[in-house]
Amino acid sequence: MKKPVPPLFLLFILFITLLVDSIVADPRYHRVELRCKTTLEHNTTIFVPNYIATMDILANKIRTSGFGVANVGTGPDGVYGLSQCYGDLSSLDCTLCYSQARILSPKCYPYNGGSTYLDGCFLRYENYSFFQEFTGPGDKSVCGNTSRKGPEFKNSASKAVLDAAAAAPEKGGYSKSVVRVTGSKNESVYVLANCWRTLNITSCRACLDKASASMMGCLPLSEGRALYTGCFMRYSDTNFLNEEQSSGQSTASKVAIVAGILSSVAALIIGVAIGVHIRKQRRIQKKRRGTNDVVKMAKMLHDSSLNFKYSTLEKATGSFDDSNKLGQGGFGTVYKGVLPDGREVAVKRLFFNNRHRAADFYNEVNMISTLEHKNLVRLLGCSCSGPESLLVYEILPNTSLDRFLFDPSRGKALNWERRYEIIKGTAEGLVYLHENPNVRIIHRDIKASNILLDSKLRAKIADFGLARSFQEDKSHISTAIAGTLGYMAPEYLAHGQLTEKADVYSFGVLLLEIVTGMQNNRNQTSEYSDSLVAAAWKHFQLGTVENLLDPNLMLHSYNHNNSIEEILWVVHVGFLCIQEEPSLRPSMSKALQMLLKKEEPLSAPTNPPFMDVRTMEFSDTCKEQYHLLSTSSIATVSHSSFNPR
Ligand SMILES: *[C@@H]1O[C@H](CO)[C@@H](O)[C@H](O)[C@H]1NC(C)=O
Ligand SMILES: *[C@@H]1O[C@H](CO)[C@@H](O)[C@H](O)[C@H]1NC(C)=O
Ligand SMILES: *[C@@H]1O[C@H](CO)[C@@H](O)[C@H](O)[C@H]1NC(C)=O
Ligand SMILES: *[C@@H]1O[C@H](CO)[C@@H](O)[C@H](O)[C@H]1NC(C)=O
Ligand SMILES: *[C@@H]1O[C@H](CO)[C@@H](O)[C@H](O)[C@H]1NC(C)=O
Ligand SMILES: *[C@@H]1O[C@H](CO)[C@@H](O)[C@H](O)[C@H]1NC(C)=O
Ligand SMILES: *[C@@H]1O[C@H](CO)[C@@H](O)[C@H](O)[C@H]1NC(C)=O
Ligand SMILES: CC(=O)N[C@H]1CO[C@H](CO)[C@@H](O)[C@@H]1O
Repeated sequence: MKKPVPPLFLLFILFITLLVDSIVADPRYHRVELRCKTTLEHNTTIFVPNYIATMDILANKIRTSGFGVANVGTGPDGVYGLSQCYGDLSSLDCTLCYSQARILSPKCYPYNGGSTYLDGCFLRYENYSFFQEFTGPGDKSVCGNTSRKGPEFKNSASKAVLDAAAAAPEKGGYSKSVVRVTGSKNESVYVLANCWRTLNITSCRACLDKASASMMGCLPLSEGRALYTGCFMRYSDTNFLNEEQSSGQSTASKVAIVAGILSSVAALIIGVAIGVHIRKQRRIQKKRRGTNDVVKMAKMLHDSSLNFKYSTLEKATGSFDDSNKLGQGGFGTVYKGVLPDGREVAVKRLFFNNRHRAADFYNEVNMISTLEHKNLVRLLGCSCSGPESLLVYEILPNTSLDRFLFDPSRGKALNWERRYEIIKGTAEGLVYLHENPNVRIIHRDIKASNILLDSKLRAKIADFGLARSFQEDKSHISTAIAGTLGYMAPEYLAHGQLTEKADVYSFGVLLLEIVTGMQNNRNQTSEYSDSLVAAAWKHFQLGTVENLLDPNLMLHSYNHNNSIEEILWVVHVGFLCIQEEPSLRPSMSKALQMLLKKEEPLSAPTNPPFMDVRTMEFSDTCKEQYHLLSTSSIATVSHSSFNPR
């Protein structure tokens, strides 16, 4: 087999990039509107689990059929949900759109109902069965902030809107129409109309009639949307409609096939084939954006050893086979993969595709991959331009700390000496992230499941830097870092105020967990005052912390007193890190120093957040923060953890 010479190889990558970009449809998960009810949920303890369960059922149904209704629970805190993707979305795009809706929807909490309108899908939940409703008080149109058009556009657009609205009820609720603007060579109007599948033809028609009439009020603006109780409509002068037959899966295999064929053909023929394809693809591409970006990116990818081909990673993981799944993290699902050279890696398939800003994403990956420290998981590279964004990490044989810590039998593998090493290692890793001269990184999601263990059970911090790269997209952030309930610093939760001290707080919680083998707020539905932090604080003040220690620490009699002393010291440092007031918490390097130098006396910690010191009860202002805590627990897509197979 002949290896293509460098310029051809560059073209080859460019070709693949263009091909992938133009086949994969626009997932259209831009938020249009979030509409929340104004009545509060009744009882958090009942409502939250019902809500989460409903969203999970919808997720499964959406994946298989692009539509779903669900109901969990009865009475005032029962939850009814409906979600639907519009007719032109592929199943992959639909899943992405639903994920996005699911992240936005909890922002309505603690109100007991909300509708999320995105450009590609819809999600609504209520405490009653609303499935037959097709009009409601919030119904309205939203006009695009775009250019004004002439009378010809207005006429053609009206026709297209009426056509689509008339056709949809008979066609299963979905239709699109494209009408050429009269007197124009190249301009058209694109319209989509979609009713929820729970409506019968009469209701669907009634909804679309109202929606189309209202949306035409936007004319002659170039863009308008109708957000109705039972339907969604949109018109635009740009083509936002997807080709219905395309899907992520077929794209992936197309790329694989193309790659396979091309690499086995002689270099000259490749050159010709590429030339032809590029010209063709470029014409398609130019409409959407300049080719500059693509060329730049192709060059970067070509130059870099960080780049993995999508097809390589797809093959390495057996097409992301479930049997290779290691776990689910805040940012995506993790698979075990074996590269062609035999190297084992962990491949993280991100929930969100960064295709639209692949160059930026690549730069982030490049930056993160320069961070090297014995207590950080190595990022080996990415597939930044394929149909999905993938990250490649070193794989760690002993999974994550939580799998040991909170398991009574596996916990025995971690005696106190090992745990102390893990604590020190984690602290060193955090110091490196916080004080790195080139780029300062706040992890934001320090928790036991993000501390991975190598073959000698040494700590390696996972998932750092990612939150930073998602920063541009605020909505993604809320998924990704909506860290786990119980680990998040109060000032970050309540006000989004983010400094290194947020990591210090999480580290403090982690110390308590490591020492007790108990999970803070394990029971997400229980009151905050039942938390490990509260219990440990009570014991700390009474001088009875020993009662809480994990039996798996296996304290040996010969050094029992020394170990106990060391453990109490660590707990003390933990409480200094958990203090409510961020400025009182030590920096990570100070905390590390405290852990190492056990002779210098420690100051007395002030109380952890949310607790009235005298009564150990919630104070009133804290109720509000508790609601925020609960919200973040809903927003968490799942616990980040590596499951053993
Ligand atoms: C909420 O429901 C739980 C479980 O039924 C119950 O124990 C608790 O008292 C209720 N809380 C309120 C405030 O009604
Ligand atoms: C839904 O919640 C509202 C407000 O809390 C309540 O008035 C209503 O009775 C609830 N609906 C059902 C079906 O329980
Ligand atoms: C359609 O559904 C609406 C609302 O449930 C109902 O009132 C109406 O009778 C139904 N029409 C037909 C023809 O089934
Ligand atoms: C449209 O957007 C621009 C910039 O975002 C803003 O300045 C302008 O006021 C907007 N116009 C309307 C009609 O909303
Ligand atoms: C349509 O053609 C006109 C002139 O022929 C050009 O100015 C305009 O940019 C074109 N519009 C689109 C959407 O291609
Ligand atoms: C969570 O708390 C509820 C009520 O306090 C209890 O019924 C449930 O078993 C707990 N779940 C776990 C996992 O501890
Ligand atoms: C450990 O401390 C206890 C109480 O301070 C003391 O009675 C005991 O002798 C000590 N044990 C060892 C092995 O030093
Ligand atoms: C406790 C535990 O599972 N230890 C394992 C860590 O990984 C090494 C290398 O794979 C194994 O040999 C240990 O048994």
